[in-house]
Amino acid sequence: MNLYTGQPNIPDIESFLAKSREILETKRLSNNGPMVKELECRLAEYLGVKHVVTVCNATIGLMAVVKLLGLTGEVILPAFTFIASAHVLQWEGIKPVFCDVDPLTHNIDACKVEGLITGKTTGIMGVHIWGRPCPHEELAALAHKHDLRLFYDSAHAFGTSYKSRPIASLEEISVLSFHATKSFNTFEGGAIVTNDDELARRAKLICNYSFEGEDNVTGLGINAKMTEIHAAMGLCSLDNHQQVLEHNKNVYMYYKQELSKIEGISLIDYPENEKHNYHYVIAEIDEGTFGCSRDTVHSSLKANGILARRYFYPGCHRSDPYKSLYPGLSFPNTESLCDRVLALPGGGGIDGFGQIDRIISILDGVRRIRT
Ligand code: T4K
Repeated sequence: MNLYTGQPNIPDIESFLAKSREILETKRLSNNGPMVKELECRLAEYLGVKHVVTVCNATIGLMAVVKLLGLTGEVILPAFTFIASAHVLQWEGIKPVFCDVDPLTHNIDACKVEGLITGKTTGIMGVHIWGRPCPHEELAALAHKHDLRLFYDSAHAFGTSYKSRPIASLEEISVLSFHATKSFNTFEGGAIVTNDDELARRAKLICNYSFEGEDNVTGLGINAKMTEIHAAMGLCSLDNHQQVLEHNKNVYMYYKQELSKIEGISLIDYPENEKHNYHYVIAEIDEGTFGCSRDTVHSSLKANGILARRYFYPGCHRSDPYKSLYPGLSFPNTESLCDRVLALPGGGGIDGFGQIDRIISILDGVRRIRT
C-alpha cells in the first residue's frame, strides 16, 4: 500500500454529508453564508483570537493582507519556505528580499534581517515553518525600530502556541492555510486572523471586492471568499481536530523513538511546554553519519511506494522566477536544509505503527546497503 506525506485527515463522513445536504436544500452556497459565519466564530474561540476571516486559500489571504497593510517596495522573508510565500509578494509587485534561516529552528534568522533593510523596505513576513514559532520578539523589535509592518505566514501553525500565547494571535495579522494537506483542512481554504477590530473589518471587506452593502464599492477588493461547502468541511474537521492532534502526536513520538536508534537521522523537536499540531514529521539526514544522501533515501522510499517530500527544495532563491530575477543569491543554512530535510508521511497518511516500521526498515536498509 502506498503512503504519502500530506494525505488529508478526513472527518466524520456522515456529518459532512448531512451538512452538504443542508447546503443544497437551502440553496445557500456562498457569500458569507451561515456555515462560514459559524466556522469563523468557532475558529476564533478555538484559536484564541478575536477575529477570523475565512478565505479560499492562504495564498490569496496573504495577498489580501499585503494590500491591507499597504506594503510596497521590498519585503523581507525567509528563503526556506514554500514558494507561495514569495509568489504572494512578487505577484503584488513587491520585491521579495530573502533572508537565511537558523539551522536549528528552520525559521528566519532575526540577526540577519537588519542588514537587509533598505529605504524601500516596508515589511517583514515571518513564516512559522512546521508550525514552530518565528523569533517573534526580535522581529517585532526590528519592525518597531525601522517602522515596518510585521505579519505572519502561519500556514503551518494551526492550533500551535508561543510562550503559551496562541501563535495565530502574534503581531497584528496572520494567515493560516486549511489546504487538504494541512492538519486542519477545508479541502482548500485558509483564514486571516487578527485581534485588531479595524483590520478585521477591512479584511472582510477586501475579501469581498470591497463591497459595503448592496452596491457601494469602497475601494480595491478581490474575491477571496470561502464557500459553504468548504466551511462545512471545516466544521466537521474542527469536531474531529482533537483526535487528529492525538493521532499526530502518537505518530510523531513513535517515529522519534524508533529513529533515535539510527545514527545520522534525527527528527525536529516540538518543545513539550508549547501546543503543537505535530503535523509535520521532519527528518534531517546527515549524509556523512547516516551513510547515504537524503536524495538516495527519498528515491528508495519512492521506489517502495512511499512518497516522502523534499520540502522546500531547492529553496525560493534557487527557483524561478527568483533565480532569474535576482541571480547570485546564496544562503548556506537554507541550502544545507534543502539538502538534508525529508518530510515523512505523518498524520492522515499513517493508520498504524506498522506502517512507520515499514518506512524505517526501508530507511535503515538503504543505509546498510551503502555502508
Ligand atoms: N505558506 C506556506 C509556508 C505554505 O506551506 C503554504 C502551502 C502556503 C503558504 C499557501 O497555502 P495555500 O494557498 O495552499 O492554502 C502542498 C500544498 O498544496 C500547500 O498548501 C502546502 N503549503 C505545501 C507545503 O504543500 P504538495 O505539493 O505537497 O501537495 P501534493 O499534491 O504533492 O500532495 C501531497 C500528497 O498528499 C500527494 O502525494 C497525494 C496526497 N494527497 C494530496 C491531496 C491534495 C491526497 O491524498 N489527497 C489530496 O487531496 O503541496
